Amino acid sequence: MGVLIRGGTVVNADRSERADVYCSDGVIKAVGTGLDVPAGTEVVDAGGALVMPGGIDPHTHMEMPFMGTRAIEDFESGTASMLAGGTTMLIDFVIPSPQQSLTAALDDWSDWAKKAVADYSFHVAITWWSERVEQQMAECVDRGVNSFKHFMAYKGALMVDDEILFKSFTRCRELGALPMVHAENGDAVYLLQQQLLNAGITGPEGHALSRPPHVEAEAANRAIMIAQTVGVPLYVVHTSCREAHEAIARARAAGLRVYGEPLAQHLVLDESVYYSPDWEFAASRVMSPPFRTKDHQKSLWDGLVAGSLQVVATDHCAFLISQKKMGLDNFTKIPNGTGGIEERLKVVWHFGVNSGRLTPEEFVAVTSTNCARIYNIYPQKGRVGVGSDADLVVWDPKATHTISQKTHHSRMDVNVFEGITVTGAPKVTVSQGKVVWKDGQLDVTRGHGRNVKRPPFAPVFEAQAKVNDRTRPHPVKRTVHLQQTP
Ligand code: URQ
Ligand code: ZN
Ligand code: ZN
Repeated sequence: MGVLIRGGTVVNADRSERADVYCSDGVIKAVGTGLDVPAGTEVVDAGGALVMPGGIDPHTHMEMPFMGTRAIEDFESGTASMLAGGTTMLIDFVIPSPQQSLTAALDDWSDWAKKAVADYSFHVAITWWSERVEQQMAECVDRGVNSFKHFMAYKGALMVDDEILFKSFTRCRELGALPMVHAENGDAVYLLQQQLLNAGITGPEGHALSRPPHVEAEAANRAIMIAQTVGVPLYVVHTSCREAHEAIARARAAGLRVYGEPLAQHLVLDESVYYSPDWEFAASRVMSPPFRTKDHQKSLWDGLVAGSLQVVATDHCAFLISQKKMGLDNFTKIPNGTGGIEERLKVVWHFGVNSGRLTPEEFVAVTSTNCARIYNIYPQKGRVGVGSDADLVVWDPKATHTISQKTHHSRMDVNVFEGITVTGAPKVTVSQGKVVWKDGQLDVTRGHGRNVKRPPFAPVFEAQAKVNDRTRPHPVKRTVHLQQTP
């Protein structure tokens, strides 16, 4: 049975139009007015609301084993939460433990994700290096992975050095896969952590103090330099501060294909949380990079408007307070991560569109379409158009909602956006052509999610290859005049 979304205004990244949308068999079959639909079609009355492509969150960590524990949000609760917030697809990170084969780790995450109620895809992290890793990157690409993550932080755990970055980026260029970085100088963080602990600073404020903005910016610049040297695009995850944004903006102005990803959390929350007298409140906000001072938020918003930053994500990596208490006496032991997958669209709409920073079309671009384009799944995803997947959100720009842990669908016992009242919320979410969120109720099915394969060699790789050919140095031809022997 199909679904007809009637009476709405379709908003895509490029334009908006008054149109109805008819979906069947999980695909958008018609967009227009006066559509002729089969008897028995389910009708959703948009009532003047906006009909947008479902959000795509390219940065999540469901069930992630990390820092001696495991993220509490699993693929079922995480994908259900995202549908309640109008997001219809996530891209999660497969993180092989050092020396673990990439494909074995991909098998693990693929098994865990089988319980997902909506679509997902995977990045794979490069946490160690060998010829076997190089070979297995090709196997991951064959299995629909077109992006590889590199942690420049988390020394002694996930961190890789510049030589591995260089070799892995080179492999990414050969495979047509996008390299991604968590850009913080892990050595500087480690040494700052020791200094702070020795000075008796053990609370969550130590986390923020050990990861200042310039420690992030240095790594962003370094990763950009390596990508430029290798000749490959680069995606910088959770760009949190002005200095890292400026590094990306400089690179883009110099013609380099570098993408930046601010998080909903960094756009609206600030580092004062770490100085709260309430340890649980402060520790529940510990993530890397940390929330910054408010002045950095303007730079991130300006970047989304200017196009120097392209994608808003959440880095949803959820831990309970009881797990955060692993670091009660030592901030370096607090599991790093916060949530936001259900709140992302509401937060970006309220603080972005209602404030006039973003148009509705730009909102769609930064929460869905740009991500689909960068990860080479557009227009299957990220567009309300004939032939695209029937992943949609009917957005009521007038609806108000106060964010709270008491009403969210995450398994977390804290919501970092607690108490924020937003205007603009998802009225209906459609996933694979099925109404899954309506009237404040979820109607989801465990296992309904699909693993969305993402082909390598997105269009930028073809352009980049031409740049590399044009700029490749060639050996200088010389004639050596041998000295005539006297
Ligand atoms: O660094 C990440 O992206 C993962 C480990 C989630 N945690 C975090 O603090 N960002
Ligand atoms: Zn990270
Ligand atoms: Zn992350």
